[in-house]
Amino acid sequence: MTVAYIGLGSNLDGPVDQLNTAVKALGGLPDSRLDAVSPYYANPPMGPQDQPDFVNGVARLLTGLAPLELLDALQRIEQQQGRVRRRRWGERSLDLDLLLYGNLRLDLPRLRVPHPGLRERAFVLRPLADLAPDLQVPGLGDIAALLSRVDSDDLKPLASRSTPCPASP
Ligand code: A4P
Ligand code: MG
Repeated sequence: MTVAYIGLGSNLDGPVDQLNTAVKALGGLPDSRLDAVSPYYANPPMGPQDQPDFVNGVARLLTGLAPLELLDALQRIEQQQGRVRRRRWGERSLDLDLLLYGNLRLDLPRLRVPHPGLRERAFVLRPLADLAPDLQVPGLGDIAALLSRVDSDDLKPLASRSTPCPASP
C-alpha cells in the first residue's frame, strides 16, 4: 500500500457537501483505505476573483492502485458528482488533485506528482500539514518550511465537515 494525498476543492453547488460526498467515494475505492481527512478551509479564489470562495481540504488514502489508476478513479468521482468546470482556474463543483503518491516523482502528460501547484498554495499546504506535520515533500522538502513561505491568513477553518477524522473503517 502507498500513502497518497488527495486535494479536494469546490466553490459551486454546496462546496462542503461536495467535499463530504467525495470523501465518501474515496473511502469506497477498490484496494484502498481512507486513512484521514483534514479540516476544511474556506478561502478566497486563486485566479479570477469574480467567483465564489472555495472550500479546500486534503484526504490521506492508503492505496494499492497505481498512480494512473488512482487518477482515473479521481476523475470518475469528479464526473459522478456532475463536475462542472467553466474556465481555467475558475469555478468548479469538484476538483480532486493527486498531490502526493508516496515518494514518487512523476512528469507525465496526464499526471505530475507532486502536484505542480503545491508549493504556492496555502489551501493545499495547510491541510496537508494538519494531516502530516513532519511530511517531507519529494523534491521540495519539509512541509513546515513550505507552509511558512506562503500566506495562510485568509484560510478560515470550517466546523461543518461531517466525516470523522481519522476516518472510521
Ligand atoms: N493532471 C496532471 N497532474 C495532475 C495531478 N497531480 N492531479 C492533469 C490531478 N490532475 C493532474 O486538470 C487538468 C488535467 O491535469 C487533468 O486532465 C489531469 O490529467 P483539471 O482538473 O481538468 O483542470 P484544472 O483543475 O482546471 O487544472 P488547472 O487549471 O491546473 O487548475 P487547478 O490547478 O486545479 O486549480 N482557488 C482556491 N482558493 N482553491 C482551489 O482549489 N482551484 C483552482 C483550480 C483555481 N483556484 C482555486 C482552486
Ligand atoms: Mg484538478
